[in-house]
Amino acid sequence: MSDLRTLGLALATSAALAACGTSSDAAPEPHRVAIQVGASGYDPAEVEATAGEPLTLVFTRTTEEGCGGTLVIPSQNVRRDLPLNEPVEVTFTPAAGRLRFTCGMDMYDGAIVVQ
Ligand SMILES: [Cu+2]
Repeated sequence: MSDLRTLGLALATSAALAACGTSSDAAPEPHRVAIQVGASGYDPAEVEATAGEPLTLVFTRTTEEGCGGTLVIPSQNVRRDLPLNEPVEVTFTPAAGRLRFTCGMDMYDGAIVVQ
């Protein structure tokens, strides 16, 4: 009887953990930073991160002006389209350094400062 109760509790617990998308065994949730892409570039244009910890950047392009429609993060081999007003997530685990991100023509200037 007590075994059944324990099993029930374990199932309920794992269901609760699954519901919120985490479990004690999983890697920590990535650090999330939202970045707006406007007519003159990125806001914020500089993001801080910790070396070896997963990082999720959430880019949202908010204007048809300018050339923010393509996102490039050369060090991560990332090249993504940014549809207007649609958040686009990019997750990676950075090494220490200063990682640039820019538009498709290398004009906008953004950086991830990783320590
Ligand atoms: Cu450009």
